[in-house]
Amino acid sequence: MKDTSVFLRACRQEQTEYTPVWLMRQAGRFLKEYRSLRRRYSFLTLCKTPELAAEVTLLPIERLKVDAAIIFADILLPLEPMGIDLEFTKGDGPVIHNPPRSRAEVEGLKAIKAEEGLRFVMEAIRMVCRELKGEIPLIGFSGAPFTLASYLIEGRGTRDFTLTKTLMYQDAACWHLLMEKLSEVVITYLNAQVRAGAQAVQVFDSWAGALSPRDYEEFVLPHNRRVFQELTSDVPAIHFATGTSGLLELMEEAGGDVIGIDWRIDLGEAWRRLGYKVGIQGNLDPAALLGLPERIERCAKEILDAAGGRPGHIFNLGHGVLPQTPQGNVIAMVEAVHHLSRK
Ligand code: 1CP
Repeated sequence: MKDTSVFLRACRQEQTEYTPVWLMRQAGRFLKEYRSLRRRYSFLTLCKTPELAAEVTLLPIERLKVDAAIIFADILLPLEPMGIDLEFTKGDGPVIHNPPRSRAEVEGLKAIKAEEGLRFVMEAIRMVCRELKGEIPLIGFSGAPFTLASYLIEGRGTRDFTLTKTLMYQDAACWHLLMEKLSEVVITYLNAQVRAGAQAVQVFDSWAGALSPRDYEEFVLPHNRRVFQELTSDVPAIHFATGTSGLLELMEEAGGDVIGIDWRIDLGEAWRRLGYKVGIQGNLDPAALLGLPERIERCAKEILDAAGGRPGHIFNLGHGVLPQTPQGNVIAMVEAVHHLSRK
């Protein structure tokens, strides 16, 4: 497998001819072909049928000319083999019908064998890698323990994390037990994806920004550190969260070769605070892609200027692409990043 792609070199903070770019949720609802597949199949069917998951993974590579693929799956899939009853309801996103909230229920969560319970993801990865022939790298991914715990406990997405924080503050021992179990799942799952062919991994701690730095340090950081330590080490790891201005240094301490940030912080300032010890990924506001192409190009330039041409910048959105985004605007953004950053 070639290891010379622009994306992988940027992950390792090596010089590249131009800044690589991909988009979180690049294989999703803003693509016409995805929406038409979704009229025929449920979201879980798409995820669990390797041929379909591989087809969706490859759509943005052909259409958008991005520099990396990300396997089509969802952060919540590994919860099913742990014994969780998961459903994706129309419009409302994921729902968990048996959220574990007591010590006994947390103790009852099962460890996973990724090659069994999540064989369909590994099969999709192998199929995508055969298609990409090492020319475009494939990113595997997992939710981070905290973000997974929040869905598990709340039973759905949340704004205020009240049930999650109630468990954290009332029964710290039970919280840490849950985080240990989830960390083991994340490690097993990611390392299996690397064995199947993923050439980089991203850990989505999307909601870590809901925590104070003190709480992050006590309730999350030790678990994230263990996850990054136990990952297959020769594959770059991206550590992503949103709302990270209070957490940047702690995230870096937890691990990852690249830190992913959202648009609520200036990329130049974030990277400076990280001492340029790691790469940086981001950070266009996904809503910027709803604007006019000239404005998109200007915003892309501002972010490239903030990165200052240093090796180790991976251009991305600050969070997932919005379903309303016109495909032409994404193509304009990818072209602008490639053209403006070319050395
Ligand atoms: O077709 C549909 O209706 C399903 C929409 C959808 C899609 C396309 C969901 C439901 N998940 C996905 C795919 C997905 N999810 C990918 C695919 C690869 C890619 O192209 O990037 C990835 C990486 C994810 C990761 C994911 N799922 C995260 C982390 C990233 C983030 O957005 O913060 C989270 C939080 C989820 C949970 C989830 N799955 C789906 C939804 C709508 C949600 C969010 C629910 C909420 O609002 O809390």
